Amino acid sequence: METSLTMSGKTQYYLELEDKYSAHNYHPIPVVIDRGEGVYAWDVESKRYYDFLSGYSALNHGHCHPKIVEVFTEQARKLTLTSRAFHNYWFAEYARFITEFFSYDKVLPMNTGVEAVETAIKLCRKWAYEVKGVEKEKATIVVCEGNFHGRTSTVISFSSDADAKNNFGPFAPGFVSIPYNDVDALAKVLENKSVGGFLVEPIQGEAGVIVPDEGYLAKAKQLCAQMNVLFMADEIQTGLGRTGKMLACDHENVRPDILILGKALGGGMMPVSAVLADDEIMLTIKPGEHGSTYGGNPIASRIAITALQILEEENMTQNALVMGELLRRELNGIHSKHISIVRGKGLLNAIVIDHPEKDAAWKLCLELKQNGLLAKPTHGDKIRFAPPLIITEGHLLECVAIIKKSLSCLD
Ligand code: IF1
Repeated sequence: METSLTMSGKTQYYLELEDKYSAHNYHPIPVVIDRGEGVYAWDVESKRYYDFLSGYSALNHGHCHPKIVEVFTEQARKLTLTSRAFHNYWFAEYARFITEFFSYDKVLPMNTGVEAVETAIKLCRKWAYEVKGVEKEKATIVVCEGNFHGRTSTVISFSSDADAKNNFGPFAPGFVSIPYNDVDALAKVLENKSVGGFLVEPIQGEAGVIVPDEGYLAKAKQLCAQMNVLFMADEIQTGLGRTGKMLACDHENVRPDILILGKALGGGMMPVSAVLADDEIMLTIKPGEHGSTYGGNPIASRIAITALQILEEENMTQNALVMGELLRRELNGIHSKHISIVRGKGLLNAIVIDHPEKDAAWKLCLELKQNGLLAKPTHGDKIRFAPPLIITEGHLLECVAIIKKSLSCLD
């Protein structure tokens, strides 16, 4: 829609429109994006930015990847939705492709990440009662403090973040929280015979990119196997090349009993999520016991196949590994007194700002925006740096220069 506003007024116009007509459930960086291509985004004033958030890791392939746009538009002209009341052949092809890709017997297709997490919870409970033999209504699932697994009422029930759960009660029972990165705490809680599963992020994203000790995931999986408990990896943010391996669990050769995927599985184009498991778990859900309107639709199926194929064809995972090491080395090399920690794996990174002003991270993100880089603080003093996995060394060094220049706003 054309407006008579001057170029400079366009951003303000859209900020005010959104403020007036949409819920205030976010506090975005004040930029209005008009177009995206690869690692770049342009705002309504035609200013170009590097995207260092990648849609919270949904844009691993970059904005508007041509091959994903191609299958999206082609399929959109032919068949977009059958629902699961009927079959569509792209879902059948996708089910075979993704289960062979990750070596699992079966896939259950959903849409958003949290729907896949909810699906994993339901599968875990079903398996606990019908296979493990846990007493009815007594199954518990172990989760970690600092977790983020989505925003449905069940999932926030086991959040440890007050903002995510305040006044959203009453909360769902059946979850036990332990410290993250603490195998002794896990071993102790697994002595409880009613535990059906352990739900964990291989790296805690929202908590500020918390990387657990080397060996934590492997030890946790081993403990779960010993105690006949399902190891459920939420790889919605860490999966699909983001940490420099196809799955973050691959860094420790851990095979989850239930693998949860989302975000970049949809190529940054539409919500596509998936739960993968072997038959003993997956076939506990019988026809009519779980589903969703759009789950397994032909567009999602084609996009997910293409998203996985081009991750490999374009070597994005290896690029994430190498570019991530370069990014952390360069950020540490700035030796800024305002950066207390640089941490991450692959291209899932965060810096922790050390500054007397409590909104220093926000102030830095506004300066980064001015200088052509988009990022956003998480939990106050941390800024996530997670560019698309297609970023080149040249792009990256330019971004480091922008970050270095912007840090002076905190002096
Ligand atoms: C927001 C960040 C948060 C996730 C993991 C499940 C989901 C997410 C590990 C749910 C979603 C998004 C949601 C978005 C902010 C962003 C996020 F870490 F990625 F930055 F919140 F922690 N598991 N993460 O990260 O997937 O239902 O959103 O598709 O809600 O503010 P979803």
